[in-house]
Amino acid sequence: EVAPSDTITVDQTIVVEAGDTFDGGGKRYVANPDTLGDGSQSESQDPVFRLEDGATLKNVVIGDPAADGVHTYGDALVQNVVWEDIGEDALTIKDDGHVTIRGGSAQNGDDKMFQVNAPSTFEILNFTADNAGKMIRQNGGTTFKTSIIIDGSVITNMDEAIFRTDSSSSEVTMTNTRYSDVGEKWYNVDNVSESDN
Ligand code: DGU
Ligand code: CA
Ligand code: CA
Ligand code: CA
Repeated sequence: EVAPSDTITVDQTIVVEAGDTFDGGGKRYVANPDTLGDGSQSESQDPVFRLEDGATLKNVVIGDPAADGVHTYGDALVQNVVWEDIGEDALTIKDDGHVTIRGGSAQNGDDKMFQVNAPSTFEILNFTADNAGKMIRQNGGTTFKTSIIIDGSVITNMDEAIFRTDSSSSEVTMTNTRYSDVGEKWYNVDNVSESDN
């Protein structure tokens, strides 16, 4: 648990510059609803964190409201980040890159947990995902390729799917993962590889 005194209200998106690391030391970061967003399904919200190419975000608790979560622009490492109550979504890949989420958890999304808006490799390792519409959504109507890798994770209570895409070139590999109540599991995904789940 994070002590109330260790909660920081973010008035303006925290930008982690290219190649830099932001270590939150386990503190909780919440969005100022008047400036970033209230964590509803409104699409006009700003992220709490913006990660430039090669940035690392670690040891952060993102509390309620979480606004538009985390946006990545290029390669990124997101390590030991906990979303206590997902806002519009938890993390969005905004520009091409290799994005790795290692450890941490996210829960309680009204629709999407992770949103993929650019060609990418998206690795999710040792992560706990609970209660959302879908865990991963490639932006509707897009046909670029994204490669999803899920390993060593626990996924529960997705209404629709673990991954949904409209792209016939996108692919998912899932290994060593426990899951239950994940809807269709793979929604319109043509390329699926699974083992030891
Ligand atoms: O289609 O582009 O949900 O990045 C409408 C929009 C929508 C995005 C996405 C996101 O897909 O806003 O949050
Ligand atoms: Ca959205
Ligand atoms: Ca929520
Ligand atoms: Ca969003």
